[in-house]
Amino acid sequence: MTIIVTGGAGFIGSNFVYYELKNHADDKIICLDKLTYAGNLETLADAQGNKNFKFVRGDIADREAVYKLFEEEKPDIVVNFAAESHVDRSIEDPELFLRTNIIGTSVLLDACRKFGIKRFHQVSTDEVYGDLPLDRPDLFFTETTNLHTSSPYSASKAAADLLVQAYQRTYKIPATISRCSNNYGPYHFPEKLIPLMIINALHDKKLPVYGKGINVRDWLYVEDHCAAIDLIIRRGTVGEVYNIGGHNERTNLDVVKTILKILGKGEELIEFVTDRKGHDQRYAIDPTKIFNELGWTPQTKFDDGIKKTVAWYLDNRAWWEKIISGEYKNYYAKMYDNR
Ligand code: NAD
Ligand code: TDX
Repeated sequence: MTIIVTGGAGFIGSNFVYYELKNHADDKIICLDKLTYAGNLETLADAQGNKNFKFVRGDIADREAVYKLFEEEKPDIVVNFAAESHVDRSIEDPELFLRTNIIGTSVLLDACRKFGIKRFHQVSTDEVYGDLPLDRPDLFFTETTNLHTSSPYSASKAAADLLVQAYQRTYKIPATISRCSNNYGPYHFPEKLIPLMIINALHDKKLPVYGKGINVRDWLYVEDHCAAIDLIIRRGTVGEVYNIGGHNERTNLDVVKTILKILGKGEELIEFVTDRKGHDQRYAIDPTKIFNELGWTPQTKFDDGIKKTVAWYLDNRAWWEKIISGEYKNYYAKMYDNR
């Protein structure tokens, strides 16, 4: 089979490329990625020598380029990871999120219509459900929870989900959608909570916790997410949405303290800063459907996964040092200096 993985030079997409090459040696994997600030060819260095892997630089919103790729490669499956993915950036500048996340998805769907496809899989997020209150630990997101978004990022992802469902119903595109909770693990871009805190702590720099640090996220080790998507594209039912998460809820402050403990650093590094606008309080996934239908359960416990992740950042300094010494420096100064 030929699988196009869009956004495969980013965090989860690259982990998925490696997962597929390892677990399905007969499949051909084509990574389509624009290489925005979040895409990094060095992340894919270990895949480049594999005869079943090909990298194509391109924008999912570029209709001509996407159609050309479909015509040449005749993919059986498309897995769409490509997105602008950072909530804080979407609050600063929403427009690019609409172009990539909505228009880009619609171009891919049009290509599926035009050239045919066995499966289109949309990698969505639990953020499309909005948030849950902190004082109701009994509540979880299920696949039937209403879409109710808070940030331009989550609104763009929800719009893309609705387009996928519209194309599935109207044009019979064989599509599936997965909505996952927060991922962590290797190749996570340093702007996101866990890598940002690891890297700052290693430099004895302040750890900027938004608000009081009481917001809750439901953390999943990235390989478990990849395993779930792999099951969905091969055995999931067309037209269905699958929630992915492993009941690993932690407050942001807990996560930051855990990282400090693993690194042997003191809590005096923590600095409470101005809260994110519209900050979602709690995400929590009910994964019953994917467990019942596909037998998926997460394999990595948070306490093990976070240790593995910290070890990866210690062992792969060259990967992130290059990132934080470049354009990212300006981003950091803009977002955090005098916050
Ligand atoms: P990321 O920002 O690390 O990577 C995104 C990748 O997409 C980059 O390689 C970038 O170059 C590429 N890209 C951006 N715009 C593009 C365009 N127009 N055309 C082609 N490529 C483009 O993101 P991530 O954290 O790996 O997230 C991947 C997907 O998973 C996203 O769709 C995101 O919404 C979803 N998701 C992420 C999480 C999470 O915790 N990170 C959780 C649930 C869902
Ligand atoms: O410096 C920080 N300080 C801080 O307190 C940063 C970057 C974040 N935070 C808080 C905000 C959130 O409550 O940590 C939490 C996690 O923040 P992010 O890493 O930005 O992730 P989140 O906003 O939860 O969104 C993530 O999960 C869902 C991904 O970035 C999305 O792409 C995915 O859809």
